Formats: sequence, structure tokens, C-alpha cells
Amino acid sequence: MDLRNGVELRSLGTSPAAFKEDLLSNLYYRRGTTVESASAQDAYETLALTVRDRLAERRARTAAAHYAANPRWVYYLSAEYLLGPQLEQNLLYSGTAEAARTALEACGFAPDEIAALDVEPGLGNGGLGRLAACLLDSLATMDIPAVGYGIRYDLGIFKQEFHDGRQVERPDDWAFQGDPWEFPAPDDRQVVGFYGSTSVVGGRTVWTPGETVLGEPSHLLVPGYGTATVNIVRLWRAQASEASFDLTRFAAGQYAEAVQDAVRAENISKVLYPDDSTPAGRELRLKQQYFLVSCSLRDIVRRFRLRNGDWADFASKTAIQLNDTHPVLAIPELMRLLVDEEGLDWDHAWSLVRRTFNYTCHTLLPEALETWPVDMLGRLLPRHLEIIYLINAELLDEVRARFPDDLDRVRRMSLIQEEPTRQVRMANLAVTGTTRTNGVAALHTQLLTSTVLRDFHDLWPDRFVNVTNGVSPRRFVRLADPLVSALISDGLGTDRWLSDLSLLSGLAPLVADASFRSRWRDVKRANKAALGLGDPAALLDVMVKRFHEYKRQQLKLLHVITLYHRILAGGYDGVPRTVLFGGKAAPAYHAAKNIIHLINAVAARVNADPATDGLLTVVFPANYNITLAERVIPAADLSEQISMAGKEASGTGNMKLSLNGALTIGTLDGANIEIRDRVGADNFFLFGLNAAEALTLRSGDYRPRDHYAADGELRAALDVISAGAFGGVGQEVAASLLDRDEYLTLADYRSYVDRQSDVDAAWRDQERWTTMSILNTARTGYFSSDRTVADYLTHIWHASPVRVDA
Ligand code: GLS
Repeated sequence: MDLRNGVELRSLGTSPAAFKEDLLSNLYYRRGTTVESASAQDAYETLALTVRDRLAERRARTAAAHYAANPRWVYYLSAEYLLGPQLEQNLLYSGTAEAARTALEACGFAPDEIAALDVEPGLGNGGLGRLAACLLDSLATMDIPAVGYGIRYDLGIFKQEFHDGRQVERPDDWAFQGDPWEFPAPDDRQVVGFYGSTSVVGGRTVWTPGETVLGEPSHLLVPGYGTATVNIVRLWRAQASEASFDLTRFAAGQYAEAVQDAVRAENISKVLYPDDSTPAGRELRLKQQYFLVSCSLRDIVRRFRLRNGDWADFASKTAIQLNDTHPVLAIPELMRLLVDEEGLDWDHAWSLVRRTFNYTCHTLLPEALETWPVDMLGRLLPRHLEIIYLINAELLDEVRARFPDDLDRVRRMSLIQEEPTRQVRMANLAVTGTTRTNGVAALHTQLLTSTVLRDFHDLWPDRFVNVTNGVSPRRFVRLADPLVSALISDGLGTDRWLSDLSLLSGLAPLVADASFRSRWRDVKRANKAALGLGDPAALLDVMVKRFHEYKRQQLKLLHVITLYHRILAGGYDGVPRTVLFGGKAAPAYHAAKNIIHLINAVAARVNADPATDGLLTVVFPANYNITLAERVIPAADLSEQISMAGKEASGTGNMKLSLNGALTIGTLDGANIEIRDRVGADNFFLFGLNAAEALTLRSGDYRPRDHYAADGELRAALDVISAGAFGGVGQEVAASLLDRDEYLTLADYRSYVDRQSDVDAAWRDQERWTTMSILNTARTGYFSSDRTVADYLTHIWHASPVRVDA
């Protein structure tokens, strides 16, 4: 193979024999051991290296092709990536799964035991981080030159354990054994400044930081499916600079003091903030954000300079996507680099900045729009605050010119909130400093532009676009569900659907084929049996997602208790169900943790009662993550998407489940609406208030106790909880529902429970259910992240594919 400058690269074979040869050579030369003495960990790491080498070869060719093309790059800046287990993905994408299995067995290793050692890097909290990973997968699959930038947290999202039903958080030292997929690049370290002061020297502002930290990158390969393209995700890890070790103190025996600066520096990438949708409000988090932004922008500029000389070309070669507000400091940072360091005039720099950046907003919760205390930001990043003030002055001039005498509007739009405390509003900065702002589902974008960001929409309507989220069919169908994937390929006569998910529509006519339906049912049954939770013949009713009151796991729990009461009353006519909960609550989110605790208490009671045998089981496997999602999603029959309408920006679990043939019971919230539009109202169990109704009820005189008084089953469920039948925690949960019910759980209860009876009726007719299930899969090809990326390309990035020769 010919790389640039005539460099030849030998091609690594993918036959079992070639794979085995390299496996052994890696075992000897890189791992330094032998077949006889190799541990399972040795075998795993050797396997990883052997697979990685095959992708690295494609990576080299990709880099050469990209260098030659000098294209517009897509850079994705995200504080979170939930990449999922790497081994299975890389085996599939490199086309070496079979060869690897044969080679391992030939060497006397047990492939499944070895595969089980692959640890997923949990560098994200939930949907936002997983979306980032799906987009990277699709960018590579679609041959778009792209780099993801993030933070290499030492400790990822905490491991969840249950102690007496309570959530306990344990650190996730995911790379404890080292990470064989990573390529560290200590020679590419960046220096990041914090604190200090600014001065003006020769007409230019100079920031002299009071503290510096090093950012060491390492990258993981991001292969495309069915293409030779291999992109990368580059993750930064904070390191102390040499100077931060205090030799004098060490010599004096002050060991802790000698390393305290180093520890402080390294803490920056120590841990992922386990919040979802709520700002942590801590200086360390702000430091993390700037650390990510500063390292990544320097790297982006370095890459630009490899092939370009003129700053005027920067925006046409660079599209940077800001994933939520977390990396929004990139806007003042790039201004600083261009104006202070490169000497561009302000207007030119601002035009480049605005044309380079775009912003994705992922929330509707006003409390989740990040703000930072002006004092804190000014202390940590004095020059950035000055730049934010300058940007603000221009923004407010524009607002005043467009809306004279509208002081309130000026106040609302200002980048600085004045009352009750002075805060920098990151979402306002994001919209101001970018070309496009996008919401993540149709309803979300509509609500964003009519509520949270309405003033900005009034000023700049053209800046707003919708890009509905999507999920990777490789990860969430092919890898998660090999059985259904084989059946789909069989039914369609091709496996091209894996890179063109619209082809799934070809399954729709097969609902008329009784043998196809029966095979479909068998696969679902087999997936449930493989999951091993509950009776595979029962309806598997799944609610998997982060715990948040707006997502309303408490509503599902009220339904469980109602079913239990019906069983105890005798003459139960519902279908057998296994109700599965999965998800974590932010460690500081007391109310969400109470709900987890209560679910576990109810599960213990329900499962122990012989009356429920064969009728109702409640399971709650701990530590829901991508690995577990890949087992639960293919087994699910019913998908619970029951948030209060107007609160869930999009959801992506809803897409994964529907795509895998689960039927949805859901509200008109987030992407549920688009799922229902596509699968058809007959194949979706809709209930509850819509967003407008919910808003009206919330802003009026909502009285949850009226619902309690009017509905006997609801009352019975709340009464047992309040009476402490499931422990003291129940009293707190019930009181919060009866007194406030912030998320209208009681208002939606009757409609939800009645709709669940329709679910039972549909399930009883297994042929009907199977038809609905197949139609869910056939009609949700739209929710591929490939389509999402295509939309970003058309409306936002305007970047083109670069083919890499196979
Ligand atoms: C989230 C939203 O809550 C989800 O609805 C959305 O699907 C996801 C990806 O766009 O982003 N925002 C957030 O802060 N965490 C999320 O999962």
C-alpha cells in the first residue's frame, strides 16, 4: 500500500492464519509473555492489540487521504462520550471476529472469557454522551473527516450498587489495567493556563496565567462500518508540569505538601461529573471545561496549520460543534487566540469564530442551562471574562437597535445575569457566538425557540434549526442483537441496511408472512432467555434511563403497585409481566435516589409474594450502562417513555427500543412524537397530557390531591406507600407527589394505567403484537445516526466525504 511520499505500509492479513501469527507475535514482543504463561488479561490485551493494528493500518491510510484532500473538518467538542465496549465493535468493523475466535482457540484461549475482560470506558452520563459516540460512529461510516475531542477522566461514571435497596456509588476505575485501545501522545502535550492577570503590551492584551497545567492527549480509533475510514477521538488528561513538584519540601520531609500542586493539577481530569442536566456549579468543573477547550483548540489550530497558511481560510476548513454548553468557553478562547496571540482585528476574528462554531442545545430544563458566577469566571479566566464583556456589548447594541426601548429584553438577553447574583449565561453566549443552534427533536426545537431561547429566535430566526437525534444501528442493532440482525438480513436479502437504515422499510411486507412472524417471535424470546431476568414468556416491560423526576419512574412504580393490588384482589386479568428498571441517579439528587430505593423495596415485596407467581416480577439490575443496554434492549417488548410532556428534549433510548421491535407506551414528548408519526398511531400506546396542556396545568392551580381523591386505585397505591409499607422512604416520595407533584404524575396516572390495559390486550394476541413489533423496526430507519449526521452536514457543517481506498 502506498502512503504519501511513497511510504509503503504492509497490509495485515485478516485470515485466521495471519491473525494467529500476529496474535502470537504481539504476545511475545509487545506483551512480553508466552502462550504457556499468558493470563486471561495477557490474552485480552494481545487480542486488542492485534485487532487495533488492523484498524491502525486503515487509520494511516485515512490520515494520508485526509491530508491530501485538505477538506473542511468536523470537530466535535464534548465533555462526555459513552463509547461502549470497544472489543466487539472493533472486531466487527475490522472484519476479524471469526478469524480472532479461531486464532484464540488455536492458541488454547477461551474467546468468551477473554471478551468479558473488555471494560467499557464510561466517560459520559447518559443520552448526551452516548449521542456523541453515535455521531462519531456515523461520521466515520460516512467518510467525513472528523475528530472528537473530550476528556480522559481517570474515573468514569460511578458504578452503581444497591445496599438494602439504596443506591451506593463506587468509583469506576475503568483503566485500572491500562487501556489497550488508546494511543497516548505525550509529545503532543498542550500547556493550559488558569488564573493570573491581563495587561496591555504594545497595543495587545496579554494574559499571564498564575498556574499552568499540561494536557496530555491520547486517542482511540473510531472506525467506520463498511468503509476504510478510521477517524479518532482525542481525549485529554491533565498532568502537572515538572515545576509543580516541590523538591525543596520533599527534601524537608514534607511529602504531602511537595506534591499538592501536582495533585491539584491532575484532579482536573480525575472524575466525570455525575450530573445529568443539572450544572454542578463547581470551580473544578469550570476548570475541566476550559481545559478541554484550550487543549482542543490548540490542537485544531495545529492541524489547520499543517496544510493552510491564511487565517482567512480557517472557517472554511473548520466546523466545530459545541455539544451543549459545556465547551462554550471555546468561543472566547478562540477570540483570544486570534486577537491576542495572532493579532487579527476583532471584527475579522469574530466573523471567523461565528462561522466556525455551532451549538447543540440538549435540554429544556431552564435550570440545566449552565451559568457561572462572574467572580469565579473572572478569577479563573480573567481575559475570557473581558472578552465576554466585549461580545456582550456588541450583542446588546444589536438588541437595542432592533428593539428600542425594550429594556426587559436587553436584560434577558444579556450574557450577564445581574440578579440575584451576577452570572455568565453560557447558552446566551453559545447562540451569540455561533452560526447555528440546533435542538435535538422537532418538539424540542419548537419549544426552545418559543420559550427558553425565544428572544434569540426573535432576533436571529435563521440561526435555529432542528436536527433530530439518532442512534447507531451498528451498535444498537447489529452488535446488541445479532439474532434479529441475521433475521433482518435474511428478510431483506442483504445486510446493506446496516449503512442505509431506510432499507428497513422492506420488512413491512413481511408482516404478512406467518413464518417470518414466528421467527421474529422466536428471536425476541431467545433474547429474553439470554438476558435471564424473569420468565421469557412474560411481557418484558422496560424502563431504562437516568433517574429524574421528570422522566417519571414514579409513575411506572404506581402502575406496578396497582397491578399488585389487582392481583391481591383476585381475578387478575392482566398478562404476565416482568417489569425491568435500569438507571442511575446523580449522587446528590435526593428525590431520584428515593425513587430507586422505593422501587427496590416494592420489588422485594412483590417478588417475595407467592400471589404474584407467574404474573408479575420486578427486576432492577444495578449499574445500567452500554454493556447492559446491549442485552436489555433486544429483549424488551415494551418501551416506557413516560416523561412529562415538554421536559425530555429528545430521548434516544426510545429510538433504540423501537428500532429493536419494542412497542412504546409514551407521552407526546421529545422524539416520541416523531417515532409515533413514523410507526403509526396504531403501533404506539399514547397517553397523557401534551406539552401545552401540561404547561397550562402547571401554571394554573394544579391540585394533585384532587386526583388522589377521585381515583380509588391511585389512592390505594399512594396509601400503601404513605403508610410505610415499603419503608420510610415511601412516605417522603408519597408526600412529594401529594403535596407538589412537580411533574404531573398523578394527573397522568389514570390515562397511563388504562393504556397499559390496551397493552395487555395487544399482547394477548401474539400475532397482532408481532406485526406491531416488526412494523416498529421497519418504520424507524429514520432514527439512524447516519441520517442525523446527514442532517448536520446539510444544515450545519457543510463538509464533504473523503474516500479512503480499501
Ligand atoms: C439530554 C436529554 O435529556 C435527552 O433527552 C437527549 O436525548 C440527549 C441527547 O440529545 O441529551 N440532555 C442532557 O443533558 N442529557 C441528555 O441525555
